Amino acid sequence: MTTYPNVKFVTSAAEANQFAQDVGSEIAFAGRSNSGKSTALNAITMRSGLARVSRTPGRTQLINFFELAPGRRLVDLPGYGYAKVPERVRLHWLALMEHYFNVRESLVGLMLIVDSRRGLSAQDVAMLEWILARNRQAHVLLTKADKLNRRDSQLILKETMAAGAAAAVSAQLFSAHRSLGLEEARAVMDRWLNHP
Ligand SMILES: Nc1nc2c(ncn2[C@@H]2O[C@H](COP(=O)(O)OP(=O)(O)OP(=O)(O)O)[C@@H](O)[C@H]2O)c(=O)[nH]1
Ligand SMILES: [Mg+2]
Repeated sequence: MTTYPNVKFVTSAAEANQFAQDVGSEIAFAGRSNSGKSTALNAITMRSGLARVSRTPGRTQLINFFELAPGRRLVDLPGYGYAKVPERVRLHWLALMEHYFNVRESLVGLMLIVDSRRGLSAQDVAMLEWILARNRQAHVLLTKADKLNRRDSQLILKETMAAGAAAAVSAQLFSAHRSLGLEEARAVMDRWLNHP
């Protein structure tokens, strides 16, 4: 089993000049606001308090960098799609994300965090197109799978895999609350980090 005994918080960035040093390999966690990004990151690294979890959507407004090992990072990106965010904040988010994806040489892949009850949104698809256009890998975590019955979770998994197949985007079911899919997610991340 893969574990990350030395995982630690590196830095938070509100602006591009605050990003962690762009060396080694880095995986970004992105998705709609409240989709379970921070929870997934905590579950995968087995560190409950690492990334901040909140019931209030749009809580993570900063780009948070974590180090698994020297030169191996995870990045918790602020969520998108939360209607109540003021326009000024939304535009800042957009500019910061665009900049992040454009400049980040160490970025090897995107873990796209999608609430399994909602499935891929137009913004999720745009995010996938963005990352694939930059020749990076992508994997979809269908989170909160504990909220669906077996039939519905298999259905959404099948749909998501079909949507991603042409672009070689993989997908899986995930539940931090039930510890479902942790090893599968770690295996994907290890593959990306060790063979960028
Ligand atoms: N049932 C269930 N709830 C979950 C799961 N993962 C996350 N949640 C809940 O979903 C809510 C949002 O989780 P976060 O991890 O803060 O989501 P986020 O995507 O980081 O949110 P923002 O940073 O605000 O964009 C919290 O109330 C979590 O407890 C899960 O596996 N199962
Ligand atoms: Mg968060």
